[in-house]
Amino acid sequence: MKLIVLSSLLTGGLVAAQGLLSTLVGELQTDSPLGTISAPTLPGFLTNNPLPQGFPWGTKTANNTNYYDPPNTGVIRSYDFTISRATKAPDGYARSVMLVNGQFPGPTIEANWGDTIQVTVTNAISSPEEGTTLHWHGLLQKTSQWMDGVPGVQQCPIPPGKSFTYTFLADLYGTSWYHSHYSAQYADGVLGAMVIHGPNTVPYDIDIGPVMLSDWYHEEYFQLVEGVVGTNIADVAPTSDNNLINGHNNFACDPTDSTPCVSDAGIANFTFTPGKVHRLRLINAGAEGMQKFSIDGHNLTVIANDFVPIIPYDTQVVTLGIGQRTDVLVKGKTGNPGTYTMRASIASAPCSGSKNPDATANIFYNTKTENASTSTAWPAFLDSVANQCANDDLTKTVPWYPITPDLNPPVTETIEIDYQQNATGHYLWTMNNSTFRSDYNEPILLLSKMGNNSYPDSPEWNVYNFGSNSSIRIVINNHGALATLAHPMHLHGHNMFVLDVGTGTWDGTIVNEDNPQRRDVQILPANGYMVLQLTADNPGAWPLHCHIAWHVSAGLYVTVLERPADIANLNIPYIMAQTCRDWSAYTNSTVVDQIDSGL
Ligand SMILES: *[C@@H]1O[C@H](CO)[C@@H](O)[C@H](O)[C@H]1NC(C)=O
Ligand SMILES: *[C@@H]1O[C@H](CO)[C@@H](O)[C@H](O)[C@H]1NC(C)=O
Ligand SMILES: *[C@@H]1O[C@H](CO)[C@@H](O)[C@H](O)[C@H]1NC(C)=O
Ligand SMILES: *[C@@H]1O[C@H](CO)[C@@H](O)[C@H](O)[C@H]1NC(C)=O
Ligand SMILES: *[C@@H]1O[C@H](CO)[C@@H](O)[C@H](O)[C@H]1NC(C)=O
Ligand SMILES: *[C@@H]1O[C@H](CO)[C@@H](O)[C@H](O)[C@H]1NC(C)=O
Ligand SMILES: *[C@@H]1O[C@H](CO)[C@@H](O)[C@H](O)[C@H]1NC(C)=O
Ligand SMILES: *[C@@H]1O[C@H](CO)[C@@H](O)[C@H](O)[C@H]1NC(C)=O
Ligand SMILES: *[C@@H]1O[C@H](CO)[C@@H](O)[C@H](O)[C@H]1NC(C)=O
Ligand SMILES: *[C@@H]1O[C@H](CO)[C@@H](O)[C@H](O)[C@H]1NC(C)=O
Ligand SMILES: [Cu+2]
Repeated sequence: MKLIVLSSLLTGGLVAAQGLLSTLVGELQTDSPLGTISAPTLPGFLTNNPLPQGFPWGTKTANNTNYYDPPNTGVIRSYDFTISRATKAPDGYARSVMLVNGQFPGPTIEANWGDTIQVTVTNAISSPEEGTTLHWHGLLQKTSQWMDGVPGVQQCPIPPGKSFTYTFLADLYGTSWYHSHYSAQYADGVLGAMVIHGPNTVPYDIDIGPVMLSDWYHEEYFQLVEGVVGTNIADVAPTSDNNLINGHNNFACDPTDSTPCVSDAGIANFTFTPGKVHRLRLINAGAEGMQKFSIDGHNLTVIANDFVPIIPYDTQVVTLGIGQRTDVLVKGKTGNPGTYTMRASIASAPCSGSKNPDATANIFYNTKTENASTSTAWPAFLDSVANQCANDDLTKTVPWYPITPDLNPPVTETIEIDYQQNATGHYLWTMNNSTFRSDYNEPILLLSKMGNNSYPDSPEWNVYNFGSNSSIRIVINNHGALATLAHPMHLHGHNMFVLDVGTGTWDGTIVNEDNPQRRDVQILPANGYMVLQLTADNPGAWPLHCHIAWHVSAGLYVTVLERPADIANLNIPYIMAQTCRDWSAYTNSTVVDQIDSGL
């Protein structure tokens, strides 16, 4: 009932008394425990299924196991997700969102390494309808290459009113997230954290769980993306309205704006225990903004980047491009230390843009009688926000479990990023002079399975067929128009080796060539280059793209087609073809308004 009142407020522009407004917007708070003091801490691993003695993953340790060789526990972790529209006000400003089970952030997926995660997704998006898919960021999908969740690449979208069940192995362990890969839908809220418990490297006492950082817009993604791929240069780079920690932050309402809004929605809260070591799982789940994370008065020990544990190092600020995760350990102060401020700020222009870049949260040591925080930011944090638009140096981020790439790979491809207008004046990103546009009805993987790896009429599919090459090196250059922007480049299906990044042109240097950094997103710096390499151990159609939602919408994307001869032998379940028939039936009677690349 109150929702109806509110939407009539939104559409009718009625002015409500402030008291009524506060009540309404209070009820529009996000339904998620994350960021509240009742958020559960996480266990070392899940025990609520019958499992052998000891660890669920047996005798595998972070030291002795190449974790590309996952266990198989046989335990299934099932989730039912319904995606639908709602009106919510995470930061006090009411807007139309799209959520998983009504929560923002969505429910956290939790599993042990080697468990099977099974998620039944129901598309209840209506008024207007949209297709949808979910992507399980960073998982390799080596036994289920069709379950990666990218529409037009591995599957057809789930049509409105239909369900689809994703089933895949938790094949890596650590911290990640899931999100819609259908256009920029996740910027409206279709996302959540994913925690996979596995062997530890260094010990800690308390797992605080996900700390999701995300820029936030008061306009819907659809309108934003229309501007992004439009013909008016003023609209191609939306500026976020706010920055959130676990879906919370305050916002200073504009009294001249009639949208329901309260200025004291509340910041996120966390509780530390004096003297204990806490694990925080940082996730940049935003659309555009590069995040800088810090806790006043506390050092951070970095123990993993994306799904890759690293040799720990200490810092006072962590940088996360969109899609990146960093696990940090934080030692609690002793005694009765009072309240401290956690900070996430969006890196300053030209790196990113936000009207309200600074999110804060409380770190309480004593939840009952706490005084407000009076702590101040580390100078290193402020300096990094203002001046550093890149990940930490590759010399610092050394994988715990060493792997040496093929130093003479059989193929090296160079891809140039550029920004140009197409024949109708729309601003688009290109990779080697071709923008990307997917066809939801013809997923690359399913065509390949049928033996079709060439699309003469579809130059904008940007498929790079690497045949049976055993290792693939790709140099990406950011030397074109708008090279002042950095791009968080994400590769699906692999933890890529990051051989080098820098400004200018690559000179052949490989950083830590015996054991280079591996991860699944790396920030390609402004006016620079990035050199990645993958070992072709996972036949499939794998997206390689900028994870900034607006950039992939505008075509900054290619598909790495890996070992098509082996794709032909994959045992792809009939449900994939059935979903395409369902989508085809839907699109035969409904015109899908694909305003962007589709991803
Ligand atoms: C793993 O290796 C580290 C560093 O060499 C060592 O400190 C630790 O004790 C080892 N852990 C196990 C379980 O063997
Ligand atoms: C965090 O704690 C403050 C102070 O108690 C409170 O005002 C605020 O509503 C809390 N935030 C959340 C998200 O619970
Ligand atoms: C943080 O680390 C620095 C450098 O290792 C050290 O000098 C400082 O005492 C540490 N500060 C705190 C609060 O732990
Ligand atoms: C809170 O502030 C009061 C008044 O300044 C002080 O007496 C008390 O010790 C403070 N509590 C904590 C936990 O710091
Ligand atoms: C230019 O790009 C826009 C946005 O993707 C698209 O709608 C339009 O059809 C493209 N024009 C041409 C000539 O391809
Ligand atoms: C992309 O462009 C670069 C630089 O012009 C060239 O070396 C490379 O071969 C091109 N790649 C493809 C697949 O066309
Ligand atoms: C880039 O593509 C456009 C349109 O396809 C073409 O006209 C132009 O010649 C290409 N430029 C280069 C450098 O290949
Ligand atoms: C492969 O699929 C594309 C896209 O549907 C189509 O244009 C092309 O004709 C197909 N090629 C073959 C050999 O069937
Ligand atoms: C390796 O990749 C290159 C570039 O895509 C391709 O031309 C070549 O045929 C591939 N080699 C093999 C053995 O498949
Ligand atoms: C959709 O329309 C196409 C072309 O008319 C037709 O070939 C196809 O069978 C239809 N698909 C479904 C599922 O109705
Ligand atoms: Cu980008």
